[in-house]
Amino acid sequence: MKFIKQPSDLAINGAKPAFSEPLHVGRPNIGDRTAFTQRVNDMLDRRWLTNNGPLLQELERKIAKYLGVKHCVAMCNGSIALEIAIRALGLQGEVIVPSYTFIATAHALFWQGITPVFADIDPITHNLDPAAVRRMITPRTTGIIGVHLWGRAAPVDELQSIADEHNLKLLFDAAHAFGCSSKGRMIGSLGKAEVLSFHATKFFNTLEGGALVTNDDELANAARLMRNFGFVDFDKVIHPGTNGKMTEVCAAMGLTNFDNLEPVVAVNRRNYYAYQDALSTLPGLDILEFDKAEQNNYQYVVLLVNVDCPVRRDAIVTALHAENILARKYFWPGCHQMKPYKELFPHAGLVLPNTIDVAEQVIVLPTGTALPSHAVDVIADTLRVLTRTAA
Ligand code: T4K
Repeated sequence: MKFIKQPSDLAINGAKPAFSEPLHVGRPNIGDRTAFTQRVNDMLDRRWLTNNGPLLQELERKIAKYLGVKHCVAMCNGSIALEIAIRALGLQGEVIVPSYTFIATAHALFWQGITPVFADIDPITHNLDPAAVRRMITPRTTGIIGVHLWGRAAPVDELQSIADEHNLKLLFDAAHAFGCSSKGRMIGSLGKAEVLSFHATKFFNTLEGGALVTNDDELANAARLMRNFGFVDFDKVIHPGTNGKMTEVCAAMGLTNFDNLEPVVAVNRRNYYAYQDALSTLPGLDILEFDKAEQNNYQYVVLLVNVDCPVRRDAIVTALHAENILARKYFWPGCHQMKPYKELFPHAGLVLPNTIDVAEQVIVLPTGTALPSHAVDVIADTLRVLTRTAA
């Protein structure tokens, strides 16, 4: 273990990096390998590799039960699940979304000829600000997509009231929020539907994968049809559709990781509090809080670099990267600054002051079961030396 006690110990000043291998944000958590390979071998024996196989059905049942929701329609990834949800809900015209989210939220709309209209966030919660949502409603608005950013619930009740008042459909992008709750209720059955991501980098992964979860029978049926080209039988298509199916290998990984959910959350929680303890005295640095009364997956450790910090956010990221700590500036610079949205709305920033501010403050730190045991201390030491030197 390398000790970082003074400026000359930092890799930006010519010292050896603290880690010989990169520490990634999003290193996958992997459950019991024997159980996984057993499931894959059984799958090979069955010669049933995809198309609503038994592993997929078992995974869907388990997830629906865990979330207390009627339907789980698993898909090949969260982006396709979002696209299918958007189509199944009949969204068109304009849909209000945060700009402060992963680009997939906006792309899922734009890819289908729908205009994502960016509303500002609350600077404390990082989630949509209901007042800002109201300001962005036009006669062309058909829906709102709330994102439960970092796994913390969006303002569900307020968004529902706006949706009801203006006859809009409310969908939640719950890509970060599997295993999280909102006012004591598991995220998964809010709004008309919610969409989960089980990408390799999520605390629970199916290699690639995602799901639409809902209590709405009609919507779930439509989504099931859409993910399999609209087929109901051999030679019979009754719905427009695409290929959104989750393979059996992915479902095998999902079932294996589902059995390992609690230990992974326990490691994430331990890392989260270790970061909080280690960084609490550093000037201008705060770890984003989670409500202890809610269930959280702690998959994102979000470091906020505020105005009192003597070092700028980007300089910190550069120094961390030099140590092979590949911290991320999620979700900088905001979707509105990314092509094609920048071209579509060149002045969007004028109504997104909080988005711009928050996107300049955030650093996401590595966590998960692959994080070496001493990593939090080394990262904290790096930040301590950086802030002390600059003060
Ligand atoms: N909505 C929201 C709010 C989302 O955050 C996301 C995805 C979606 C929708 C769409 O869901 P999916 O269609 O992805 O299911 C990553 C993930 O790829 C993405 O799933 C996630 N959000 C986003 C927040 O993070 P990138 O481009 O920043 O990182 P990526 O995938 O290159 O992975 C990060 C690092 O993790 C890599 O540099 C190396 C490491 N890694 C990655 C993989 C895949 C590994 O060590 N092993 C691996 O297998 O997007």
